[in-house]
Amino acid sequence: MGGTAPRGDATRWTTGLRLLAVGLLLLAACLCAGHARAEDGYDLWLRYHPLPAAQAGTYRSHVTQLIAGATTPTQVATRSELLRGLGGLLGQALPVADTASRDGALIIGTPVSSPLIAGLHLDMRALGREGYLIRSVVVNGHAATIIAGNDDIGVLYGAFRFLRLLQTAQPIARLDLRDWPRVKLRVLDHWDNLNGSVERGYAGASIWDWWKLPDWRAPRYTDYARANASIGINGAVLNNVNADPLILTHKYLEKVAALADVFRPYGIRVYLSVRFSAPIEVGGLKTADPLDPQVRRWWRTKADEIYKLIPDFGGFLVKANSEGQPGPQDYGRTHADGANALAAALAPHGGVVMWRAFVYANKPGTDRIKQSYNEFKPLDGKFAANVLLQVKNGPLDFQPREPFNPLFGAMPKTRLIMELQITKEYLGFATHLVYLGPLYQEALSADTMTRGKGSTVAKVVDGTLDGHALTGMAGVANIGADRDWCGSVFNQANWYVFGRLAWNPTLSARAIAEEWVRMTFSNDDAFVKPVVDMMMGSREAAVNYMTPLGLAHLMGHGHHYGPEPWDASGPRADWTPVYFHRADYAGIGFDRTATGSDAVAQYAPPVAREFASLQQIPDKYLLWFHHVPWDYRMRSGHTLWDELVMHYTHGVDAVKQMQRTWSSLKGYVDDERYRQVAAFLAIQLHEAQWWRDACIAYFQSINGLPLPVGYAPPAHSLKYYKSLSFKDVPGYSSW
Ligand code: BDP
Repeated sequence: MGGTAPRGDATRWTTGLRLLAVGLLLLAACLCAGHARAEDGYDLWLRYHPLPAAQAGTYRSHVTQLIAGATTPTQVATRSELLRGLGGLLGQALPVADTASRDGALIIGTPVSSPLIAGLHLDMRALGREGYLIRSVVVNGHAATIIAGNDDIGVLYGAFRFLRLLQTAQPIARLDLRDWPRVKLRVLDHWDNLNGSVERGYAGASIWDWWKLPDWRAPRYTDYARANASIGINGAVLNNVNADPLILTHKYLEKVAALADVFRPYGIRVYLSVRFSAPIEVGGLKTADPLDPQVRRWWRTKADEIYKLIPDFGGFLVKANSEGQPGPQDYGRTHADGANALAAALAPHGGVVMWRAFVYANKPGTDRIKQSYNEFKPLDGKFAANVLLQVKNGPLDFQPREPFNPLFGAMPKTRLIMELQITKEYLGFATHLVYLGPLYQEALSADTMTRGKGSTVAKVVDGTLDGHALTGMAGVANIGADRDWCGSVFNQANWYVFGRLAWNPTLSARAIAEEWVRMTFSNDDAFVKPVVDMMMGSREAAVNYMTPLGLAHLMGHGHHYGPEPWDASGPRADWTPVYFHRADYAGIGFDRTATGSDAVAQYAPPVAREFASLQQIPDKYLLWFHHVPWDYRMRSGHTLWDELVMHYTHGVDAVKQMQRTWSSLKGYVDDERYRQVAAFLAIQLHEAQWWRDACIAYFQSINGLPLPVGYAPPAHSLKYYKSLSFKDVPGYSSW
């Protein structure tokens, strides 16, 4: 028996109960996980959760049946989105019908696809191919709603708009609205590498599983297309601008074609970033000289091969002669020569070249922010009709704040496409809550004054200033394989606002934030208002704790994570913070007036005068354009140094306020998303404090000045901040 106790019935009972308990726990865990999964952010702003009963009841009386064709792939996609969306929001499946047999039919289609729509003889001339109208009408004596367009894709956009009306709790009884995109190419630029990494990506690996393509078309690709179509995005550049030439090999083109097939029903064309020297690397030629007949033939043949696989291929995006990339200047040719050679290959197929103006290699010694303008302005009028020059919003590089890029308005004969960054390379990566709507709006609403007052950047972008029909907006995507796509729920708002502003650059960032909050979280005003306020203030908070008063590029070298204002290391001076802030014992800032680099002269005279004048320059651009003494008197009456410390401190305080706001809203959000946001705000606060303290410690070491009364000294010594070093930072790239 050896000490073993006899195992009687009682023991068996306890074991049984234990097993039952474990089973119940497991069941509960599964149910919870099931619930949590539903709010893990995967569904983005297309959650379609049931609306509150009263509201759903009202909507149900207006939407009782769906009349929709399902002949083309886009029609199938539209119908299924409406069934899914309305079924979810209204809490019951919507019957599909052929005729309006009672009040509440939702009739969708084009005059070609729908006899009912054709019978209404609607004036849809102004809508173009992608526009739509939504109207309450009477059909066969019954009240009905129509969603109509000239083309299937317009109807799809209209369907998403209709869903949004319900998602954001708008009345739908008497509808009469029409909308169309003001910009033609609304494109996401993915900086995704073929090995699955993403340059400046903070949301996990690339969503393109190149290895398994073309055979495995992950369902996620369809959800990606749905999300884009819901905000009007109609193009995707699939690979990094620092392009691997392999993308142009047949094997990869077949993979690209598979993605194009998935996206096509949603109105999305694919584009590729190409390496200028691909004729050498892929084609085996000795040169990539754009004027060489063999090179030109190679690009033509390559374009023919691509269009055979992808008849609606969008075109090429090119980063040339920039940050080590090859380009036409390697052969003594201009950017126009290079762009036009590729454009000639694409033109017979209707493709475009998006040629990047982010170039700063010409003369070392010239202020870096002047170089792109110097390079491209003389080429105005030299680009082929299917070339778009892709210009970043500011003249430097996606900083938390920059003045608008002086190329906008300066090249009337060139089609300019605006490039914004959605991934927050310089704005706190995935974890900082920074809504970029105000940044985009600031850039778009800037007045270039190039054709008199009101010559806004938005008018350059939508083509109305100079009468261009081929227009575009590109956003460097923040999308990765993370369940929530963007590395955080609030980063989804940046994808969203980019799409909405690309659709119409004059929309308000606040209104867009509100839409997004209502769809993503809740329609409860007690939640919506404080969250929208928090989002609207978040970009200014980041500017304050990172680079206030016109400072720029104080981030750590290469990885761009955290502050390194002291960095003066190689390989190029104009990659270092000290180059940009120019702080010394006497003062700080970059003199870009006539006494300095004279970058102001690149703007139209009234703007140049404003930026050059210490009396007129807005505080937010002061140190971008001026070098001023530390005791310079600001408008507030404070010295510059005191004001700088105050701005840094306000930035940190603003994050504390965001934390308070968020914790007051706990009851409105599911636990999973609540906790993620709260945890990320804690990271943001920690890093904001680090930014403030490291920058103040450094600048104080230069000027030797005391802090204004009541402002806390940095938590650590400058030596400590300098000792911090970071490896394995996500999205790393050496420039
Ligand atoms: C910089 C990024 C770098 C990009 C470059 C670009 O740090 O990774 O390659 O922009 O836009 O901001 O080409």
